[in-house]
Amino acid sequence: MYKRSDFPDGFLFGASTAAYQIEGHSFGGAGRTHWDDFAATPGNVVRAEDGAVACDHYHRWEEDLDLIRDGGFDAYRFSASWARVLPEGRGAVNAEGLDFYDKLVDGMLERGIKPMLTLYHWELPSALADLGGWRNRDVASWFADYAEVLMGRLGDRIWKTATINELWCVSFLSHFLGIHAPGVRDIRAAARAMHHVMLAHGTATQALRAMGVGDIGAVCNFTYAQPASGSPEDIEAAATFDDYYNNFFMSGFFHKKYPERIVTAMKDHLPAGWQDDFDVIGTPVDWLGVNYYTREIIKAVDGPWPAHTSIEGPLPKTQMGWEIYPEGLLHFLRRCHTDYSGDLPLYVTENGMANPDLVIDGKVDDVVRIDYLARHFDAAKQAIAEGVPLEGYFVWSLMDNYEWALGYEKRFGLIHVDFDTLQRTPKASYLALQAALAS
Ligand code: IFM
Repeated sequence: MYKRSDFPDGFLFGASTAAYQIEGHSFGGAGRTHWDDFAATPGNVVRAEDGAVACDHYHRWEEDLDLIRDGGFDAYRFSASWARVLPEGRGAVNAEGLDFYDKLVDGMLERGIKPMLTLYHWELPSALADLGGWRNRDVASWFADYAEVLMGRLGDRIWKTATINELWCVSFLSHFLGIHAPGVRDIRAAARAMHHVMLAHGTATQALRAMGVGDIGAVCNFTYAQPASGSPEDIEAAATFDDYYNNFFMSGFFHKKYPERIVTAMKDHLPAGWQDDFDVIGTPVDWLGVNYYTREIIKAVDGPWPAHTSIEGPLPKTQMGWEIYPEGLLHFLRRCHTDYSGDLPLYVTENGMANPDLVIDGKVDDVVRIDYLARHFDAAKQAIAEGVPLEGYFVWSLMDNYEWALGYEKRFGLIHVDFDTLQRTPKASYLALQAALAS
């Protein structure tokens, strides 16, 4: 079993959540978001579930912060909802929304928990989606303006700030694959969203720096690309996946260019003048967050770009159907350090698994999650032993929550949530971490 003393002194442990997934977006004067619209459209989300109530964290935040403190976590990675702060995305501020985040941050500090804030974790205000959302270049300045409003209130107490969670999901998953809001399947929309999300990250980073906010990071998700065979076609298909999924964003931030394969495939769709934006996109950050869950087995197929499909792999899988592959975490920690972020501090900002957890006699016996975390912690320890400057690890997620297009069925939490009564029940994995962090 893992223990805190297996990691270097000062190594931090935390848990992660996101606003729309836990807060209850119908409360407190929050504006409509594109996730409310997406979920209200038949066929997009399992059972058409949305984040209207979610975990009711908006009213139960004190109990949730107590659970973070009692678990022995050093830090809490949470996000703010743009539409809770600015219901129309721009203009009038929802004072109640800012007050909510203000007291939430104070609540963390009172409990000795370091607040790590994500500015955007996917709930774009509907009013901005009406204007083209991530397809509109103006989203970069809208986002920077929102960041200034929020950090004008919280900036003096936030430990670390991340701009945008998982830029691949915001752009490619949502505008090419159509799996997340706004559910678009269009290569031109995807290319524009991919570039604008990078520009928004850099524009907000510069705006926050100008107002004196420090310790700003980027957070990306990584999936290991395993060729289905040794054929040149499958190897090339996996390299394409690796480039549009993993390297596009890292290369933009740290090398001020996009991978050649992606430029070749998307050059007709990228917005005019994209080559001139890299000084903004590549604005130096202070740390890098790595979100890692799984690998995909990539097989070439005939057809339009990217001309591949994912096939089922042989390894044990989580409730999401994702193979458990801790070697991929070690791979990306090494790669970020050597190819991209150099000596910048790295954090695992998300890692965890969904499991069909049940409460039986008041307990949730999720041994499979304990084992999953132990194997990924081993990968993190190996990276540290090799000299990767990994400084902390955040488990996704603190509690079961709204898993986007998959609704409330996929349980990622260390804490079980009964979505009828909203009762919280710490799982065995929470208790194991609590014991490890106290050791
Ligand atoms: O629930 C999501 C989270 O919002 C972003 N990263 C992946 C998690 C699991 O799918």
